Amino acid sequence: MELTDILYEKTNGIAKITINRPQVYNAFRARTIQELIWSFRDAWDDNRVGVVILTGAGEKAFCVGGDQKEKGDEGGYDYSGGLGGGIGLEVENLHQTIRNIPKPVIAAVNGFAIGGGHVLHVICDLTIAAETAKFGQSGPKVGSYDAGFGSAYLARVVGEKKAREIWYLCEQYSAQEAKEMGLVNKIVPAEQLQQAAEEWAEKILEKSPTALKMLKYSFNADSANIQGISQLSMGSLAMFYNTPESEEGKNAFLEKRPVDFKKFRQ
Ligand code: S0N
Repeated sequence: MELTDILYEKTNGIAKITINRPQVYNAFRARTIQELIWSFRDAWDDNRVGVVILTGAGEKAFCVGGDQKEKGDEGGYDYSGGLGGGIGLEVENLHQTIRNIPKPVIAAVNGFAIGGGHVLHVICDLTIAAETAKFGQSGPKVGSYDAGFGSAYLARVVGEKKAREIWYLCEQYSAQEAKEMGLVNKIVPAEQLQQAAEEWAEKILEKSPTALKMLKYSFNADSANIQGISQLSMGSLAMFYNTPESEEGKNAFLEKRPVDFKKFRQ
């Protein structure tokens, strides 16, 4: 597959996937998601690969979710190729691929991890953050939500109260705050981030691949029911994106003006 939105390299058993759209803070569009799925599947199929690192290009952002500039007038994302009938992004498929690839996935969070980009790091097996990274959900601010792994699995990671706070208030959290709530495993200075992720990958590569695979399956089994919730979430999101309420969130962001959801409470 020709890769335009991501960088993909394999070196000494480590596959590194870099979301490469820094002009929009590494927001993803339909093509980005397709390329991510393709590269994770390539790493899955390649027996020489034992660990995957997911990161973002540049210093500003890891990923800030769906590209708001690519959303169409009917609410969903412009979509060419692949499965239709949803929100126009194969996000659910990507989440399943990251969860099911039988190798540890390390998120190296180099900046903003917001919205759907935050969900990506939550789903990864491990997260190493730059001191400068910022974490948060933004859906209720921009007329969107991930009511699947983005909320139900997040609650398992940080606890119910904190997960609800993260989604209801849409605040941003520092790397230190994220570490305190169990959202990240380790914090390093920004310039050491990639090296730190590679060091952990090398430690993992010394371990038994079958033991790692079975442990990942075991960890996943307990939260596997969330897949059904995720399908419901994406199905309802496809309908919600087509409403004036969701449109208001998207338009306010694009027009750089305060959002007005008050009219939807009348
Ligand atoms: C990341 C934020 C906090 C950065 O703020 P800051 O530093 O003030 O910079 P900005 O000037 O706002 O942004 C810099 C440039 O980057 C562009 N940009 C930022 N985010 C996006 C984006 N998502 N899409 C397109 N462009 C983006 C800005 O426009 C700006 O460029 P210029 O100056 O040229 O206009 C701040 O930017 C922010 O809050 N961004 C919005 C993030 C957002 O809304 N993400 C989507 C949120 N969605 C959800 O939470 C839904 C849940 C979900 O997980 C999901 C599920 C399924 C499918 C999709 C999604 C999804 O994520 O949409």
